Amino acid sequence: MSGFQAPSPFAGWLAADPQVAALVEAEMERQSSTLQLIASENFTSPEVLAASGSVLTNKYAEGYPGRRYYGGNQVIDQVEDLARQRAMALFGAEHANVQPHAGANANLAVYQALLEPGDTILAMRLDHGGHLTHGSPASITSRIWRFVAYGVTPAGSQGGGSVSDPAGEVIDFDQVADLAKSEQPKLIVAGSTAYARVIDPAPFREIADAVGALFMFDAAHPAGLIAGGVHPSPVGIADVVTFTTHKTLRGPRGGAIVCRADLAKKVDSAVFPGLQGGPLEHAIAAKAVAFAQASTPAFAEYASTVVENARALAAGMASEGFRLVSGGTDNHMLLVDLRTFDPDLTGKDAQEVLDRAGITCNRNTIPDDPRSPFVTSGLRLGTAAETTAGMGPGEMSMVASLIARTLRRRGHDDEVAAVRAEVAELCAAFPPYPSLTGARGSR
Ligand code: DSN
Repeated sequence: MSGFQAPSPFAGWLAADPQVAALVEAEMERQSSTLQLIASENFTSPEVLAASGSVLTNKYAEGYPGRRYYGGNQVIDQVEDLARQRAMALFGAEHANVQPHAGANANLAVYQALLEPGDTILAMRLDHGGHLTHGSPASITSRIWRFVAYGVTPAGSQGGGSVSDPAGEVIDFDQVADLAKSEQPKLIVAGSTAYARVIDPAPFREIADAVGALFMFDAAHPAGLIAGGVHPSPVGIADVVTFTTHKTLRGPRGGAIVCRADLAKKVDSAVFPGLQGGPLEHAIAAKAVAFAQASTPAFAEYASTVVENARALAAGMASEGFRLVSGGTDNHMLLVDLRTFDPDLTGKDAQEVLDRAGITCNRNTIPDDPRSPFVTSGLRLGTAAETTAGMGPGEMSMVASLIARTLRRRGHDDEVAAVRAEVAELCAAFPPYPSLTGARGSR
């Protein structure tokens, strides 16, 4: 049985376009009846959905509040100012730019604001957890700037002087310091898309200061954990912090930047007109809603449960025979090395069979992965979305055993179908949008 028990309001709003209405309803059903374990996804609130779908989408507003290139922006200026003020209050920042359409744009804008083409940037290796915009050869960033990459300590080593983690695979701060000294970067970037530990901004600041570099913290993944007070805030330590609003922060799809007041003009000019045209004011209104929601005690509790759930899922996976990169997690995600479970099982095959079992996740390289990024030896799992739906540590243990069962019996279609039915039953007890679908749920 699925958690989707009645058509959502979208069906009515889209009645004149049944084809699109059916697709929206089908996606609502997919999200409601299967497990959403992609670490960069979440279920945003009905209020955020409402702002995202509002008439604010109609308005052109190139420029910034009080300095627009088109008329009629009296209300839009208030929307954007509200979002900026709420972002500043949430993170204790001196300045906020809420216009980036995505995290990638936010990063590109910061590089453009602070650097000249050809300048050196020290950032995390993509295959150790970094992001495409941290200098992947496939990203335009690597054609404009010169990237040098740091990585994580070897598995089993002591963690680079940063944390006492005997499992290793934590940011190698000795390497960051050595590379900073030898390469003299103009900018040091912290942040990742596949790293399960706290990223402490303090050692990065020290290293940046020692070589006269600027410091950018890409908080795309932990932004909600920082807002909720369960991870240390880089604001006031890094010169600039970029983040996305749709991952742990649980807002609309989009990006944002907070920075020191003296960098505000450069950052703003880099976003518009440097990189983007008209801002998406409907998304900006939705960001404002999310920033307010993230400043509540309920959100702090949510952030703490996200981490508790990730630890429960990690413990469950470890007891099923999977190796966890870095030995565990401090955040909303875990990086699973499949090789101890089954050396022949690739990330690609695991992702595909889990999809058939109603368990949505993504394959991911693990540090020094012998397989290609398209195939991989790892899986990345995240708890932000299902925590929003109300699941707790008990459900996470069940999820770990459903994953292990599916992968162990992956050649047996009847077993995969049986898991899918159990997944649907579990999801029915935790509908992500009870107020929209009429399902009985926990929020
Ligand atoms: N695609 C995002 C993620 O999954 O982490 C990063 O951009």
